[in-house]
Amino acid sequence: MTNVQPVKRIALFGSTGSIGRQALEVIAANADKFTVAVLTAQNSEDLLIKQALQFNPDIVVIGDEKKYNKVKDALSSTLIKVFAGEKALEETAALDVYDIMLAGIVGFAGLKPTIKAVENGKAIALANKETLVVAGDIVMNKAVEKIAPIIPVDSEHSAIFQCLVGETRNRIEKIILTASGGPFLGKKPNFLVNVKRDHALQHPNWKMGAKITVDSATLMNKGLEMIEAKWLFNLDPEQVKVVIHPQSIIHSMIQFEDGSIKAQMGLPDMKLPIQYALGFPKRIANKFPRYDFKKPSTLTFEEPDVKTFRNLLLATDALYKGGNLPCILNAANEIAVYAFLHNRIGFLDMTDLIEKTMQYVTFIKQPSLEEYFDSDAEARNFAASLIKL
Ligand code: MN3
Repeated sequence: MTNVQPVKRIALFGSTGSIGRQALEVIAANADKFTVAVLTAQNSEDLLIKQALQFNPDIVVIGDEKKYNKVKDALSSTLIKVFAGEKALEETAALDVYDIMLAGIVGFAGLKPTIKAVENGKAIALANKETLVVAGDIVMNKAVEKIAPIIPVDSEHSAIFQCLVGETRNRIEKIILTASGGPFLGKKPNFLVNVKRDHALQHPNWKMGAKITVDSATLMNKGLEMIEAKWLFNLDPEQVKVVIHPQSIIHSMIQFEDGSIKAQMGLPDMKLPIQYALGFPKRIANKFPRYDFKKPSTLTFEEPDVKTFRNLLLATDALYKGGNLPCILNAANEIAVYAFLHNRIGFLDMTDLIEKTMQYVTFIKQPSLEEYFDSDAEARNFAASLIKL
């Protein structure tokens, strides 16, 4: 046979989360194209062990060091190397045992291993948007220097990425990120004040992890995605727009300087952007359900209600001001979502917590990586101090 593609070795960072599990489905369905080199998980040792026995990676890392012995024992009859702890995640990312890192660790915790993979010159299938929200300038500069391709997995950014194929010399007028609006679209503060955890976890279109599902309900997810897009596609803040599109069929759009708009469409299923990122530049045939134009087919668009969902304004502020403000926004948001998920604060309190933290932590225009870590820690401490824990 001619044009045989080499098998790509995948390092799955965050293999037991929603993205990680769906990535393994894609990999299992394409065993001729992908092998699993690395699996990592923070806490879910039982699932990690099960995945390791099924996919037989070279290396497994369990984040929680207390669980090392259990994982080690369970895999003792295999040749799989087992490590534990945060340092082991970074050291594994620096190894040459893989071709693509799927960065699926949730939140700030994903930043360090992802930076190590970039420094290692590896391709990154980026599902961890916080990496770019927190330190986008540093990560993208390193990626250029090391020629490490960053391929977005986030569905909106995958859409923009797909629309950009063949357009490298053409100027973008603006990008339009679509937002489903989440479960509380059309609701007002008098309703939202009473919203509880379980209600916020019911997303109408997308099946996702708890943190991102709450972020979708508050629209913070779209705010983080605006900042992510700015770095991924080298845009000015004015070029990044958001439109509410409740059906989640158009995953995002680019308007070029001739006024022409390209959109990428499909059913909302994260396996598609995951597969695209792993297979890039080749598309891979699959049997996923197709959009049926004969069935629902009314696609609607509206402006986001930023008076009610003020997180989007806070994120826009961070997008425009830059510096360490997106890092502070992200840290405060992680604390706020954690507190909300544990029924410690209400739905609307999350925005107040983030706003106060953004006002409190000292602004730095061009932070070093160390200063990003310091700002993150300071923002977390302050945000936590506002909650009676
Ligand atoms: Mn998204």
